[in-house]
Amino acid sequence: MTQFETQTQPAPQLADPDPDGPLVGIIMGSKSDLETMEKAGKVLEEAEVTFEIEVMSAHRDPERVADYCRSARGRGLKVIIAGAGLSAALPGVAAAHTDLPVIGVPLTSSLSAAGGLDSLLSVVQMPPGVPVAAVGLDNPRNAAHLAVRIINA
Ligand code: RP5
Repeated sequence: MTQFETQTQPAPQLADPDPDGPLVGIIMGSKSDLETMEKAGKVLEEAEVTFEIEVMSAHRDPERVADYCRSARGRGLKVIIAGAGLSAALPGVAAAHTDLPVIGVPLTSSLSAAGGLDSLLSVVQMPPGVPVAAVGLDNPRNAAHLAVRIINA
C-alpha cells in the first residue's frame, strides 16, 4: 500500500445475518432519483436476487450513509448499488465506509452540467484504494446485472 492509498476497514461480521435478508442495497441521493433507480430493482426481481432500496444523500444525510454502509456487510448485503446526480459523492462515500463492492450509477437531473458529465466524473474519478465500479449514465439496469454477476461469481 502506498502512502496515497487507504485501506477500507470492514465492519465486524454479525454472527447470524438474516439468511432471508437482502443481498443488494440500492441507495440514491434523492427521491428525485427513485424513478430511475427502481429499474435496478426490476432487474434484481427478475433475477430473483433480494434487495432493499433507500434514499440517503452523502451531502444531506452523511451520518446515515456512513451508518448504512458500515453495517451493510454485517447485515448480509453483498453489493451496494449507489446512484446520484450532480456532484455525485454517494458511491464514493459508500466505498469509503464498506469493503463490499460498490457500483455507482451516475444520474442526470434537472440541474446537470454538461449533460451529466458532472456526475459521471464524480463517480468514476475515485482515488486509488477506494474503488467504485461505474456503469453508464442513467443505466441502473447494468448496475443490477453486474451485481448479479458479482453475487454469482
Ligand atoms: C443529487 O442531487 C441527487 O442524487 C439528485 O440526482 C440531485 C438532485 O437532487 P434533488 O435536488 O432533486 O433532491 O444529490
